[in-house]
Amino acid sequence: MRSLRLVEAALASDSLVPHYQPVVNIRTGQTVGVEALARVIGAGGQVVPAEEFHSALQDPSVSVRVTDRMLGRIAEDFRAHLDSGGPFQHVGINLSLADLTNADLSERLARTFGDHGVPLGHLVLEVTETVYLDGNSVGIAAEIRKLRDQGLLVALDDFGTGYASLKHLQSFPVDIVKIDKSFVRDLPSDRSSVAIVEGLIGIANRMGMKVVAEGIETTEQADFLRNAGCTLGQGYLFGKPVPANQAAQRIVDNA
Ligand code: G
Ligand code: G
Ligand code: NA
Ligand code: MN
Repeated sequence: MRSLRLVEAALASDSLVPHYQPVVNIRTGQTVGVEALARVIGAGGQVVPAEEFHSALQDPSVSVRVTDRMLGRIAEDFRAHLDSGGPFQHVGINLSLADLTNADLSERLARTFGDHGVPLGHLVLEVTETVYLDGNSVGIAAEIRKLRDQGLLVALDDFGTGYASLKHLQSFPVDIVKIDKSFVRDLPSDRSSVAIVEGLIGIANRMGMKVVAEGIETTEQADFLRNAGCTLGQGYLFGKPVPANQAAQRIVDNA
């Protein structure tokens, strides 16, 4: 309830904005993309803790409006990024079940990105396994195929945390697998995390999918993942989510 009011107010005052976290090639250190994460900016300019509004994203009508707002800002920010000769090529957005069952999604994507002259090939749709589990999975798979035909990429998010994860790799169109941070956290000392992560990387690589390891916080974790055949990573070691202007700054600093 509190969370709903917070998001409603943030949408009304235009203070719900994307922050961006880098996705890095862990072999070269180069930033290859960013993930957009919704943030509410408080009256004093401070970032409201994300937990305070996440439950509102479960509400279908709120979620669809948040996605609309996010898409508009992302398209705008990415246009500016391309205009400044920005080096990375991809931006990810998190979608909920409500977004994927909204009949307008593909038109909204095409229109919003088209308006800013940003080709849809730059967009990654991040979808969690629970979206497939909670919805009509056949209908969702068909919707995702339709979206992919428009040229964008699909990432299976928080991979490994859902029921029947491996079945999803087989049944759904997926370009990128994002290994959940709960498996990365205890690398390299925890034997079961090691076995699971090595297995997931091997399966994804052999199926021709890209793998992003999430939640990398230490150089030991990054070293382990590199040796295990993972090329892409995300986490506080490389960068926290930051506003668009700082995302560009940081990346220029790195170049
Ligand atoms: O940084 P973090 O606490 O924001 O994100 C927590 C959760 O909120 C993650 O599971 C993330 O996928 C989700 N989330 C962040 N931004 C968005 C958004 O714009 N839309 C949706 N549907 N979920 C989001
Ligand atoms: O969309 P997804 O559920 O994957 O959301 C990613 C979440 O993980 C966001 O809340 C983001 O802020 C958070 N996050 C990103 N990098 C790290 C990290 O290195 N460590 C931890 N603990 N959380 C992270
Ligand atoms: Na995500
Ligand atoms: Mn994730």
